[in-house]
Amino acid sequence: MKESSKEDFSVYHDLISYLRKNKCRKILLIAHEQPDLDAYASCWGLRELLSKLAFDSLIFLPSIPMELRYIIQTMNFPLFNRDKERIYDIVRENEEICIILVDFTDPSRLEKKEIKDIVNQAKVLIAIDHHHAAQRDNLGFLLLKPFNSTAEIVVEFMFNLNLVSILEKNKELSTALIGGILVDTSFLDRANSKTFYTLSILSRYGSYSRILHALKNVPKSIDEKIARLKGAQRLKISRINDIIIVFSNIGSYESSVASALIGLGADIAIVLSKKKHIARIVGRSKINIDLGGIFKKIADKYMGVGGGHRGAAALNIKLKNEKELDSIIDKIYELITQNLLRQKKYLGTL
Ligand SMILES: [Mn+2]
Repeated sequence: MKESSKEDFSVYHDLISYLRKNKCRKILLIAHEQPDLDAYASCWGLRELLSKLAFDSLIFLPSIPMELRYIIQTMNFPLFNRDKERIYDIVRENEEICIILVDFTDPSRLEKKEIKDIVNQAKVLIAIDHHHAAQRDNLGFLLLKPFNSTAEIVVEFMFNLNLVSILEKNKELSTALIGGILVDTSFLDRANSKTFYTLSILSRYGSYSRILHALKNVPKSIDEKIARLKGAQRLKISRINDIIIVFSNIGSYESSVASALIGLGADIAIVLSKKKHIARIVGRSKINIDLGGIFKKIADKYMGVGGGHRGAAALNIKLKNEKELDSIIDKIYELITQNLLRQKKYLGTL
C-alpha cells in the first residue's frame, strides 16, 4: 500500500513493479459509476501508458451519463465498446484479472451486480485517485495524489516513465485530458500551478478551444433542468454578515443544483439528496472556506464517507434515524460559521 505526496515520483515506478510482481497480464481499468470526463480521459491515458509497457489493459465505463456521451460523440472519442465485450469473455473464461479503479477508491460505489462480481473476482485491486476521502480497505496498492484531477496524475505518470510521446502522437487523448482537468476544476475555478503546468503540456498537442467549446455546450436533460429549478424553489437562505448560505434538497442532480445556486448568487450552497436511508450532501462555495475539510469532519463524526476540495465537497451518510439528518445539517452550519468567524475578513459586526 502506498500513499504519495505531491513530490513523490517513485510511486509510479513502484506501481509498475507491483503490476509486474503480481504478474498482471490482464488489467481492467474501471471508472466510477456515472463517469465524468476526468475518469474517462484518465482511463484512456492509462490504457495507452500500460500498453506501451506491454500490459494488456481494457476499459470498463459503468453507465455513461448523457453529458459524457455527448462529449464522446461530438469529439469523436472512442467508446471502448470492444473492450467491454473482451472483459465479459475474460470473466466467462475465469481468467485472472488485476483491477485498477480510476478516479475513485471505494469499490462499493459500483452499483451493477455484473461489475461488482468482476471486482470480487480480481486477483489484485489497485486504485488511482485524487480525492481526499480515499478508502484503503481491500486495496493492494493506492496511488493517491493531492491534485485537482486524476488526469494530472496520469500526465505526471507518463512524464516519469518517459512516455510523453503518447501525448505527442495522440492529439485526441491530450484533448480529452484537458477536458478532464477543466471539468474537475470547474473550468479552472480550483486550478493551481500544477494544473496550469499540466495544461501547458497538454495544450501543445491537444485542442483546448475545441474541448472547451464542447463542454460549454453540453445539453442538460429535462430532469436536470427541472431539478435545478426545483432546487431554487425550495431554498432556505441564511446570512452571516455579507455571506449568503443557501440550503436545498432534491431527489437527484444535487451537484448540478448546488453549482446552479452558486450561479444564482449564493456564496455557499448545501444541497441534500436523500435516497432511502442514505443521505448525500453536496457543498459548493465561491469564498475562501475549506468545505472539503468540513465535510470530512462531518463524515468522520457520523461514520460516513466524505471530503473533497475547498470549493466543492460531498458526503454520503447512512442515517440511523430521521433526526440524525437535522443534526448533520446543523453541524455543517456550525462548522461553516466557526470557520468564517476565524477569518477576520468575514468577522465584521458578528
Ligand atoms: Mn476526478
